[in-house]
Amino acid sequence: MTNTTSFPKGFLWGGAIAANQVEGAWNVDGKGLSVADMATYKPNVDNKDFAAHMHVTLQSIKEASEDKSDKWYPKRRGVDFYHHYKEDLALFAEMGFKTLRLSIAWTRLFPTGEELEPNEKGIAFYENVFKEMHRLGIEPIVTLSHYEMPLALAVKYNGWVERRVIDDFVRFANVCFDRFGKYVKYWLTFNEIDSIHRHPFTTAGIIQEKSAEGQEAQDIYQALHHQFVASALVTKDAHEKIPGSQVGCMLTKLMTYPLTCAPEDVELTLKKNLENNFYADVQVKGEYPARIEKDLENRGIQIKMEEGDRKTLKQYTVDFVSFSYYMSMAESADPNAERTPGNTVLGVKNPHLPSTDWGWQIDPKGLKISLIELYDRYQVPLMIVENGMGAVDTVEDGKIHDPYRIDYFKAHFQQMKEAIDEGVDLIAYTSWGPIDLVSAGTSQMSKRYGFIYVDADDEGNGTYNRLKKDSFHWYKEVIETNGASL
Ligand code: BGP
Repeated sequence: MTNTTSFPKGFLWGGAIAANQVEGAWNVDGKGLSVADMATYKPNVDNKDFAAHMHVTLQSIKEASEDKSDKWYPKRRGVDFYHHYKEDLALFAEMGFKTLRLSIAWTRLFPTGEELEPNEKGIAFYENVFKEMHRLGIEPIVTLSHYEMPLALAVKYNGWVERRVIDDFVRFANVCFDRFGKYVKYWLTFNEIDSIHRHPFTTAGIIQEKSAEGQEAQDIYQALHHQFVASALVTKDAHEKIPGSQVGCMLTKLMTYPLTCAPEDVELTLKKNLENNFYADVQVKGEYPARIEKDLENRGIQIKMEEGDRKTLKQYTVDFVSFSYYMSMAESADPNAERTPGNTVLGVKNPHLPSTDWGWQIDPKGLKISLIELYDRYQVPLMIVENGMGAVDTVEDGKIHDPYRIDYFKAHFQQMKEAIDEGVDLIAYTSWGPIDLVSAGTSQMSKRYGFIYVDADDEGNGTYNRLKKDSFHWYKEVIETNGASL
């Protein structure tokens, strides 16, 4: 062990959670239904098949809205953070967390999204959470929209396809700034904004049946444009209302390698990576890249823009880039190349990499490459706001030994260290799900990411007691030594 560290003083070590995956209390204190409350757990569906879990129809939404139970809707239960937040925050503080990334459920403040005044009980919950974090010295990083928009807006307007949703979101965000601004300096607008193409309903409330035939892609780009504009508008508002505030975009970093050095593979890979960068290009540089405009034109997609939209995008760009990083993929021109699932994507299998039980390829070096690439491209501070390994844990005599998780983190932290040594301005790291929570892609509880175990199974049975895993003590030391213990 060396006692030197590359991590800058004040580096924000911590963890990341999302309201709909932890809070539970889905119908408590005036909360309205969100798109996450429609996500079902289907024990007979392949647990690797995110598409099956995330797909909805008008009929499934109707059934889910009428079903007032949480039996097959695990995101309605979460891990009951709503009632355990003090205990959970105390555990995070015990690990030494400098920061916690969390999201605000829009439907706790605006149950249908269209109310003009917020629900005070919802405000009170988050105020209590932020006060407690403040007391414990944990800096919040708040995501305004993490897969949890009001269901009513999805049903009525096909979500973000309709421009008026911008106003509803801006009203919600401004209430957050007004009421929580004294506690919160760091804000993220849309979680994994690029995922609109992979799961349009959870990301943007788009119910595909509602799109006219042949208009699906058109609607997705229109909704995305509205999110870009909304993001720019609230960036402006945060800056005006909260002195010293910083707003970031948030992307799924899907690092892709060519399977071979055949130029066809390299070209396809380049396209994949450019597509992955498109979202930050708009949010950091303030304009649609020419290659995207041309591609949309070639595909006959015409985004309706209002006068002033381009100026808004250009004027109110983000202060930093944040991203999730779990795995990397390969790309090949060979249609028969073997494929493997990743974070809501199916990619070509890379023969050099091991995979998790869910098939996600473990690639610490890919994290370093991503950091170098993103910093070089955008020249703004970076935050890794999700990273981790979904695994099945076993409890033996009240203990959870999870060396696989420690190995995963250790390898990734070493690559972060190297990237910092090579000049990358990385300011924060929040592991995904520092406490076990309900999986976004599969609605499983048994796909665990935490340093803290929650005694609950896929069907909601269990005591919901919290237990420290071996990795809890390991991460505590990493934070205590600011990475010198690695
Ligand atoms: C990201 C989401 C998270 C999260 C994570 C892990 O895409 O932002 O909400 O859950 O992926 O994915 P999963 O829960 O499917 O394992």
